[in-house]
Order: sequence, then C-alpha cells, then structure tokens
Amino acid sequence: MKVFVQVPCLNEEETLPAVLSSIPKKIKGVDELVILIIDDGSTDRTLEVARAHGVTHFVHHTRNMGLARSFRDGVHYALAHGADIVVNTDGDNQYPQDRIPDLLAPLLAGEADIAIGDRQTHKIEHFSWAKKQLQRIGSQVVNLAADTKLPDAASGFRAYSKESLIRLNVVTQFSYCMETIIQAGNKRLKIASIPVDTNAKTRESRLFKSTPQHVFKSAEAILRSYIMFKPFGFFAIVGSVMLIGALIPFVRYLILLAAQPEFPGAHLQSLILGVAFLVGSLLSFALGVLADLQRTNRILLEESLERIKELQYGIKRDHLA
Ligand SMILES: Nc1nc2c(ncn2[C@@H]2O[C@H](COP(=O)(O)OP(=O)(O)O)[C@@H](O)[C@H]2O)c(=O)[nH]1
Ligand SMILES: [Mg+2]
Repeated sequence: MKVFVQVPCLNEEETLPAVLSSIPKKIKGVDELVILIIDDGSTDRTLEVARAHGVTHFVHHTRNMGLARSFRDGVHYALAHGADIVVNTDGDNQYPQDRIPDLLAPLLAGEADIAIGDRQTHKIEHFSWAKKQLQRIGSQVVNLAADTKLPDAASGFRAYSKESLIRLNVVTQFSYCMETIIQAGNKRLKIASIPVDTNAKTRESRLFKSTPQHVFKSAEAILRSYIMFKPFGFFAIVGSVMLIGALIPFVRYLILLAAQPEFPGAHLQSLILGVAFLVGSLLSFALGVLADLQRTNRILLEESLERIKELQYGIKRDHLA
C-alpha cells in the first residue's frame, strides 16, 4: 500500500515546515508514505524549505496555474508513481496532518472510496456567523446535487483511492472540492466524513478575496457540475417555470375577455407577455434535450478516459476480473 500526501503550495515558506513535520512518518497498513509538493509558481523559498525537510517529490508550475490544476497535476504524478491512495492537505497548515491515519482508515478497510475531513465549521472560532451559515448552506446545496450527506463540502483535507481518482475528471477552475463531491456522488462512489479540528488560522485565505466572491464562485461551480450530471432535469425546471409564467397572463387575458367581450383588443399585452414566456419555455426544453445528448457523449468519453488512465498508470481492473 503506497500513499502519497500531496501539498499544493503557492508561497508557503512560513507554514510549510509545520505542515511537513506534522505528517506522520509511519502509518499502520501503509508500506510507503511519500510526500509530494506541488509548487504552483511560488516565488518565495517554498522549494528550499521543502527540500530542507527531506522532500524529494515535486511537481513544478513555472507560472501560477491555480489550485484545481495543481490538484490534477499532483494526482497525475502520484498515480504515475504507483500511488494506491492520494491524501491532499494544504500548505497553510489549516488541517491537522496528524489525523491522516484516521482519514486513511475507511479506505484501507475498503469501506469508502473517498474520505473527507469535516472541519466542523460551526466550531471554528475565526469563522464569522455569516461564514458558518454560508458553509452550511453551501454543503447542503452540494449534498442535494450529489445525493450525499456530507457536513463539510469545501474541506480540502481528503484521501482518495486510486480507483476513485481514475473516475474523477476535474474540469472547473474553482472549487474543485465541490466539483469532485458532485461527480463522486453521481458516480455512486462512497464518501466517508471524518470529524477533525482545524489548526489556528495562519493567514487569510488567498483563494477567495471576499465572501460575495466566494459565494458567487462556489454557486457557479455547483451549478455547472449539477448541469453536467442532470442537464434535462435542470432545463425542464427552467422550462416548467416559464410555462407557468406563460399560463398566468394567458388565463388573465381569457378572464378579462369573458368579462368584457365587447373589447377583444384590450389587454393584448398579456398575450404578448405570455407568448414571450412560451417561447422561453420551448427553448429551455429544446436545450434540455440537446444537453442530455451531450451528457450521453460525456459518459462515453469518460468511459474511454478511464480506460486510457488505467493503461497509462498500469492499473488492472482487479475488481472486474
Ligand atoms: N490561493 C491559492 N492557493 C493555491 C494556488 N495554488 C495552490 N495553492 C495552495 O492551495 C492551498 C489552499 O489555499 P488557501 O489560500 O489556504 O485557501 P483556503 O482553501 O480558502 O484556505 C494552499 O496550500 C495554497 O498554497 C493558487 O493559485 N492560489
Ligand atoms: Mg487555507
């Protein structure tokens, strides 16, 4: 059993030593534990610090490419080097690395494909009331889209089995955390949640400058992932709402016409509004059909991507043999 602990880093020279020294050296059930630093175009001494702590595995980005790309490149490196499980933790020492064995336990026991460290956001002192509510609502929305019951969808402290990584394809730029849950949920992968306490805050989040931006970006990522899996359902809802929007002015027109049959030309505005909604509704249903066809295509593409990754990483489909 070979486990890679990957740490995406953008200028983390100050906090990286604490992260690296708190990663356990030996874990029961794990034969080899490898630390992988993904340097996302750092301009500080992140690399020197990592080397000084004995790290020998690196992925370099000559320029900053963002967290989602860093995650994908790290996973690719780990799988190409024979990882059975990939753990992700952050370079700002937000997560308790000493809990990695607890994160691994459900995967080692074959009880889950992915384990997520639940930060218990309601208990975090430096989170404002508004931020706690947003975390809670955000997780609920993700759970609805993914058909899961996870308390902390935005946590980046996770363990993934190689089988789950073969099946996940991160395509959005932001919030890959939520995207992976929605994909995993829809692909019926089993996700475990492990309660953990977070470390004291070392610095402000750099991923999100402000709360409105965070909410907006997360909502966008959730909506995109949701449409990817349930396109017809989404457009059918939009189409149905528009259909109701069309019926209301139509009915209004008929009632007014019945009341004043001598003025058939009056209230034509209602008819115009109704027609506009009707066109919108038809368009939505048509888009739903097209998007559903696209979805079939995506499923076939993902199937072939899975086979390609298996060949590329030399993974045998033991469970199907
Ligand atoms: N902000 C940011 N973090 C990155 C990037 N690439 C890699 N990272 C790493 O991603 C992790 C999470 O970043 P952080 O700013 O703490 O975001 P948080 O998830 O909101 O706490 C840290 O380990 C960063 O070093 C990037 O392009 N931007
Ligand atoms: Mg952080």
